[in-house]
Amino acid sequence: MQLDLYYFQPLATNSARVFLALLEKGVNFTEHAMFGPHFDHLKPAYLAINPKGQVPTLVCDGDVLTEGMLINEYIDEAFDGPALRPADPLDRFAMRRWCSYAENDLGRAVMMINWNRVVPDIAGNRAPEEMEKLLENVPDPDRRRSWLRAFRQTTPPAEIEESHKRLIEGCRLTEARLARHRWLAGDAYSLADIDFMCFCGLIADWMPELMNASTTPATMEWLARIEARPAVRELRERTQGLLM
Ligand SMILES: N[C@@H](CCC(=O)N[C@@H](CS)C(=O)NCC(=O)O)C(=O)O
Repeated sequence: MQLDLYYFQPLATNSARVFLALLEKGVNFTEHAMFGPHFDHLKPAYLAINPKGQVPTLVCDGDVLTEGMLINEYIDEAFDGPALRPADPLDRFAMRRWCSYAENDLGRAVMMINWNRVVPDIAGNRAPEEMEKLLENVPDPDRRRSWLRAFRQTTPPAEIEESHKRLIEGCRLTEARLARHRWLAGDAYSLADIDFMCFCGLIADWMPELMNASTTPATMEWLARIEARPAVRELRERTQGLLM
C-alpha cells in the first residue's frame, strides 16, 4: 500500500502523533513535510488533498484520511506491529477518553496559549496587509478567526486565562491518573500516551512551573519512559528546527 503523510515540521502536536504511531508500528510511508511559516498548508496543491487546509493528512492508496485521533486508530487496526490499543474494553474506553481529553480539552488549551505566542513569529517580516491577505485563504472560519486574533494579538486575556486554568486542572488530573497507572489507559502503552505526550508533554517545556519533578513526579517519570522509547527517539531525530 502506498502511504503518504502530509505533516508540519517541526514535528509536534497533531502531526507528531500520527508520525509517531507510524514509527511505533514500523510502517513505511512517504513524507511530505510542510512548513508553517511558508504557509504550505494553504497552497492550492495541498488544499486539493485536504480542503480544510489542516495537517496531518494520511493518503492511503488514494483514500484521504484526516483527524489525527481517527487516523491513529486506523493505523493500529490496519498494520502489523505492536498493538497501540488495549484489548480490554474498559481499558480501550480509558484510552479513547484520554485521547479525547488530550485533543479537545487540555491539548486545545495548550495550543491556544502557544498559538498566541508563535503566530507573530510565523508571520515573520510580512507586512500586516500581506499577512491578512494570506489568512483569507484559511478555509475554516473559526480557524481564520483564531489566526487573525493571534496575529493581531487581540485574543481576549480572559480566554487565555481560562486556558491557563484548564492546564492547571489538567496537570492535576493527569498526575493523579499516572500515580496509579503506569500508562494512561492502564498497563500498556497506547494511543492515549502518544496523544498526551504530543499535546501535553509540551507543558513541561513551556510551563515548567506547572509540570515538574516536585509538583507532578509521576507525570515526569511517565514522560521519561516515553522519551526512552526507540520510536520517540527517532521522532526527535526527525524533528527539524525548534518548536517555537
Ligand atoms: N482535528 C484535527 C486538527 C488538526 C490541526 O489543528 N492541525 C493544525 C496543526 S497542529 C493545523 O493544521 N493548523 C493550521 C490551521 O488550522 O490553519 C486533527 O486532529 O488532525
